[in-house]
Amino acid sequence: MVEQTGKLTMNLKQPKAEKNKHMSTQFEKRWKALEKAHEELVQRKNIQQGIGNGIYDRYEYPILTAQHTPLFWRYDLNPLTNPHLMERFGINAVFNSGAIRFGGKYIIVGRVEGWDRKSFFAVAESDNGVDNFRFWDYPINMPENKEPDGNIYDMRLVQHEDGWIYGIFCTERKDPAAAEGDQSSAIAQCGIARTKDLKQWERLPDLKTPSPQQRNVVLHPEFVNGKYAFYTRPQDGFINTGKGGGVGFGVCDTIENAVIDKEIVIDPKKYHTVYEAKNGLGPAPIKTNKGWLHLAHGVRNTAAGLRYVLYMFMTDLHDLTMITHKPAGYFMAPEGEERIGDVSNVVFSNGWIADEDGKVFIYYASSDTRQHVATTTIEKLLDYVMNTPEDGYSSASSVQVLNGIIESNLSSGTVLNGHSISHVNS
Ligand code: M1P
Repeated sequence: MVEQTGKLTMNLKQPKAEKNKHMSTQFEKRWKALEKAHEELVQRKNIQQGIGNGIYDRYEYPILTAQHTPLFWRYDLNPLTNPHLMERFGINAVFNSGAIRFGGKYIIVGRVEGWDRKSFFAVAESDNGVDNFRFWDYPINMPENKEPDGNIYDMRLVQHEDGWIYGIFCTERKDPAAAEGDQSSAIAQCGIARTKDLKQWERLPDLKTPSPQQRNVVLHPEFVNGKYAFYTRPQDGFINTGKGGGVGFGVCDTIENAVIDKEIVIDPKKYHTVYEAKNGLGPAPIKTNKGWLHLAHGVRNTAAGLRYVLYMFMTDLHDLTMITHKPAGYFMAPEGEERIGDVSNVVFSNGWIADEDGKVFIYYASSDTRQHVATTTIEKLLDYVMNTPEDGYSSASSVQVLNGIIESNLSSGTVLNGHSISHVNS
């Protein structure tokens, strides 16, 4: 019997025949070892890392990995049909999760990817947002439209002021125009579903926009002049954005048949920046008294392939298309083990939670493999976004900014609270 908490309390079916006795003992031994390892992993306390950068704090352990998925998903637990207790439904990764505060819990809707490369969504919950995340018993059964999805991923969870919780995600289908032998070309579009309880989902028609493909689409949580507003990421191809790219913006009259006629790019990709190849919005923006805080990912090309980092910007409270502040460079880049995974050198985020007391939980994934959390506050994020220098788009301007900081530190006194600043006079 499986409890709603995801903990397993079951009586393993015993093979009756005497000859199966040995096998049964082996099975039970293996089961106990698996169960112990799993519980230790799920119940492990997370620890805030070091002194951090003052902007946010990382944590020692990922909050969700393939190993966190319930054993009763991965194993057939009947010794008669699975005498070696082998994994029957392997999970490859858990990453790129949407997040929301719901029913007093920190809720993650993870992108769970099986050994078969297909992604699906599954809910996990925690009491404190940084550890003890436990998956609900069943993954989300996402209803399909007339044109079935090949793969679905990267859900943004949005509590809209219309009262629904929306799941905005990428739906990918094989490109019907792909040349013979081309088994990679695909078409990405924005899938829309809504729910009140995160269990029953109503699927709505995919978003229609002027762009041939869409990924990283986000619903704005409030109506804009009575309309639904979306942040988009127009793209010509499946991987390359071509003439597209950048964070776009558009509105539609209804969500039941969402059509954006006019899409404008509010944050374009730009030469020699961390978002020179492409960029896309992460989670829905957080409203503050200074403006809307945005978290996005930026991609640039390197000799080692694409590098994904996170960056931030702020838009005007009333004109959502006007960027008022944008720090130079990245907010977060992959570090340590985060650098390595199925798609290395990637950090990606499509979920964050702002608590009423101002604490912010940033759910970011590394290298398309595992899910992490970083914590900060609205106050710190505003300070970061409003007071970090903007990009001057050249080496000379960067040096100028740095010189300004050095000069002001050294001239305003080599003494800070009674301590000398060590520096070489030259
Ligand atoms: O593999 C890195 C990321 O690639 C895609 O993001 P984008 O559309 O911006 O290139 C997505 O598939 C994302 O899931 C993935 O993490």
